[in-house]
Amino acid sequence: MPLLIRGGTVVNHDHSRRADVLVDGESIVAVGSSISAPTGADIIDAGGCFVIPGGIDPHTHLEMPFMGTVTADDFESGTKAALSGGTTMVVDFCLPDPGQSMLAAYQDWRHKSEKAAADYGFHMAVTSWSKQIYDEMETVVKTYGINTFKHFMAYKGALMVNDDELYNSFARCAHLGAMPVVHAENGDVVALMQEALIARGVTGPEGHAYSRPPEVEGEATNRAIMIADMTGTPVYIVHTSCREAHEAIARARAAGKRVYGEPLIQHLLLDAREYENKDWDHSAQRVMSPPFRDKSHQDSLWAGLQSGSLQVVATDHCAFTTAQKRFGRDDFRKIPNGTGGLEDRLALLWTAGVATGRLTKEEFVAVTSANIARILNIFPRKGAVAVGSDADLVVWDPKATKTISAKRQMSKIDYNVFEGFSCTGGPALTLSRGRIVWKDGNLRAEAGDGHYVERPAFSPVHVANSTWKELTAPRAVERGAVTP
Ligand code: DUC
Ligand code: ZN
Ligand code: ZN
Ligand code: ZN
Repeated sequence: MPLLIRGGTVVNHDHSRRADVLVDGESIVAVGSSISAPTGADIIDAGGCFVIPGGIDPHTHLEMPFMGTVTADDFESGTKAALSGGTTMVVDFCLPDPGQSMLAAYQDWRHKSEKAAADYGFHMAVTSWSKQIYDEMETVVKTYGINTFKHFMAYKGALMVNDDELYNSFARCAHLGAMPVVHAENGDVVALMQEALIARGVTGPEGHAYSRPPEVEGEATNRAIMIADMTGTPVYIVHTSCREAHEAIARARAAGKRVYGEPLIQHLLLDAREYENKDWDHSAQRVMSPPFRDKSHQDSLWAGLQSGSLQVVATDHCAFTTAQKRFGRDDFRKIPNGTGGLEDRLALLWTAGVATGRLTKEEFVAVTSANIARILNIFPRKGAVAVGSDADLVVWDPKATKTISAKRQMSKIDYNVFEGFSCTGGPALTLSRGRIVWKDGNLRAEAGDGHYVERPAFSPVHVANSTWKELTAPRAVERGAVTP
């Protein structure tokens, strides 16, 4: 049955206007003023509300084995949390076990994600370099519809890749029309600082933050950008948390490089004082990498979102229960790294961004949905309120209020790092591919309702970065031919 959303203000990343939205099946079939309702259409009154594209969270870790345990939210609880906050798609990190092939890891992730309630896609992690990985990357891009490969510059001895591995993998990405995604922290320096702290008897969660100062992130961000540029690939830096990293990204963009930066809602709103809490659980619950920063860094991140030098707000949703966090009771290095946020990202960003005047509502749509869809090559199927786009829509009520509490959340963990935050603005109704999945505070989506979204390779034009254009011909040929 067709569905007409009437009387709202449609907000896209580039403009807003009063318009009705007609949905038929899974798609938007009309956007315009005073659309007359087809016979039998359901009518939704959006008066006083904004009609925005469903949020996309490009950074989640659902049911992921990590640091000796497994993240607590799986594809069912994670995507239900997403939907109840107005996020209609997540992009999760497929992480091969040590020695596991990418192809087997992909099958594992497809299996785990069968119970997703919202649409989802994957990034694929590259955690070492070999002929097998070189070959498998082609299948990942061409057959599985994954155009992004994740690299960890931290987690030495586990997931970390070195500069030669980064160069080879980035070059392979450039050749395949894929884009590297990078966790940028200098893992060698982190490991040294961790050891030094432990040797001095610093074993609590504050040691986690001391061992990962902003310089560690700024250096690695700069290095990732330079290596990407040498191979002629764009690069996407995840969880940009500090001024040093933002400045490296802004500098690269000003030089014409396609570099993207992704602050998390956590870093925008929470700061390093969280680790001074006398309650060990409180501090450990907030251990993530990169850690929360001194408050002064937040202004830089907000400025980046305002100016466009940072493009995305994500969550890195990587939720562990308090019991799991206690694995690191005697040694901060064993506290599983990660925090949640999937459920609250939109309402928190609206409250701290739009309601305060830091962001326009169009910028809000850009950083929570449209920019992400464009960067990940699924626009305008996702990320737009436009004819032909998937009907992933949120009727956003700017007057809705909510106080965040773990007691009322969909996420399976027993706390919320935003406990007690009051939000203004929230989803009144959410559609996922044309189905009502959230209405009047009730979730109507079921496990299995989500679809896997393939993301095609980028066009060759996308990989023409500034430095690469200046490279000599032999060097340019070499670029795509790094065979292990
Ligand atoms: N950081 C986290 O806090 N958790 C998951 C992985 C990461 O890089
Ligand atoms: Zn299966
Ligand atoms: Zn990371
Ligand atoms: Zn992550």
